[in-house]
Amino acid sequence: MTTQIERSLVLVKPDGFARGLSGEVLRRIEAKGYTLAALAVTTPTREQLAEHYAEHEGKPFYEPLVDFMSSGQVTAVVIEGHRCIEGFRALAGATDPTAALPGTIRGDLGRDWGKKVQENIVHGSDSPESAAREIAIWFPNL
Ligand code: DAT
Ligand code: MG
Repeated sequence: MTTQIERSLVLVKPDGFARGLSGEVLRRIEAKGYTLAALAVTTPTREQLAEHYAEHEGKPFYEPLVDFMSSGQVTAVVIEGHRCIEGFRALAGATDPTAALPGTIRGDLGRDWGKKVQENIVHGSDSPESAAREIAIWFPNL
């Protein structure tokens, strides 16, 4: 019996997109061996982001997070491969880009800009349930 191939939702956030880092993020995903199942460039709506970040509603960084994420274009990607949810989180590194280890996307490419929300280049789903929920938000036809 084979297990179903896992999928994860990755976003190159507006900071990463504006700096032209979509290609670098995709390069790392492909170099790791995961495959791309869907890809789109889009400017997120506040409604989409309220759904996507529902778990964070009410936290001090929630409004700044929605402001930041709706401030420009993002590259939205569905990646595929066994354990790619855990694997991409490892590639991304810690949430705080100052603490994220060198070698990770956030550690190599991100830094603290002294804002109310951490701008950290990428999002990656944190569980199979989150991945299914998030993929439906960003790729309703997939
Ligand atoms: P992650 O993106 O690592 O899954 P998260 O889901 O806890 O982190 O938070 C979503 C985003 O919100 C995160 O990428 C950056 C920002 N953020 C999280 N915690 C924060 C904090 N304490 N202060 C400022 N921004 C924060
Ligand atoms: Mg998260």
